[in-house]
Amino acid sequence: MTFLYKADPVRGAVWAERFARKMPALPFRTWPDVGDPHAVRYLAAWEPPADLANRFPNLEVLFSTGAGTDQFDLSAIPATVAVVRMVEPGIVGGMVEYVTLAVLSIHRDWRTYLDQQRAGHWQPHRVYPAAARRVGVLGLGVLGRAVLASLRGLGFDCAGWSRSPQQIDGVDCHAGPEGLPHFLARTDILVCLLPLTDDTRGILCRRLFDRLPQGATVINVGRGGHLVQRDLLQALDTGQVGQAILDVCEPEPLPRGDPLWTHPRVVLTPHVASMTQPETAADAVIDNLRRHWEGLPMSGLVDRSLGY
Ligand code: NDP
Ligand code: OXD
Repeated sequence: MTFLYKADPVRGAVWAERFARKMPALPFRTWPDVGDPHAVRYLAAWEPPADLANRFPNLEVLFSTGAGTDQFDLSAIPATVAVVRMVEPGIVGGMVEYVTLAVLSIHRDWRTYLDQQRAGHWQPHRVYPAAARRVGVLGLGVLGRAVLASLRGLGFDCAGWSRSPQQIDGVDCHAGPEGLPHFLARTDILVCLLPLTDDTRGILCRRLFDRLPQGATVINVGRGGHLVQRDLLQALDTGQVGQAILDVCEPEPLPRGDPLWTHPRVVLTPHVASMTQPETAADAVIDNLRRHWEGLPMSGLVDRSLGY
């Protein structure tokens, strides 16, 4: 029985050390040192090999090394293999920092002051309390909830939207397509923290932008596939969307010459909102393996019928 790791080898060395210390009975191998393919029961990967089913016929669990699993072709993974996304405190901490920074930068007019500085212009603007800003988070999963806890702590007026109805203290929760219009109408700063699925691809489109209050900000930290880029550019041109902060795009890297690179009201970061931390990720997978062996549900188990 082998655990195979196929991702960044430098981080893999940290995983190997953690496994050797905390789960010494389970042989840990790093790609391409696969050993006997029949012995591979557990695979941690961002991009699994294409011929997964034939290559590792006894595979039981495929762990994503990231929170998303949209990079997997679920139809090519045998139904007997459990697919598990990464739930670990390092990813959560990074996302909370990034979204809090992004929301605060909008709330406190950071771009305006940078522009004014370059123009040598000393001009204070009114400072509003956080409670005057209505933030809405699409996706109330592990990351959406953590982000909302941080924003609520700062006093923002918070709402959230999910597929199934959720309840979160101090957050105005909405669910399903019927809950979306009301959620959007009360959202000045929109944060996308949805998984990319057939249902959510292209959700950040003209129809959605038109339902936001004029001049709203869009922060996309989900996936580039959530955004219809030409609709965003149009909404920025008309002023329907005031600013956008984009950590993800499609494709990545964003091609040279793409208008988003130079748009004055777009802030672009290269998919760095959050990163899996190898120490805590290895510990989370070790915990999950123990749960699996005890017959308990693993944290982050993907429901294939929903795609997340
Ligand atoms: P979770 O699976 O924990 O949460 C997903 C949330 O989205 C749930 O609340 C779910 O609703 C909701 N949702 C899914 N489909 C729909 C739908 N059709 N309509 C409405 N709501 C829907 O995911 P995480 O919070 O762990 O991660 C979210 C995403 O963040 C990842 O999939 C990844 O794409 C992205 N990410 C980006 C990173 C970056 O660096 N930019 C880093 C890490 C993650 P319900 O509660 O009803 O199930
Ligand atoms: C992830 C990511 O899904 O980094 O973890 O985007």
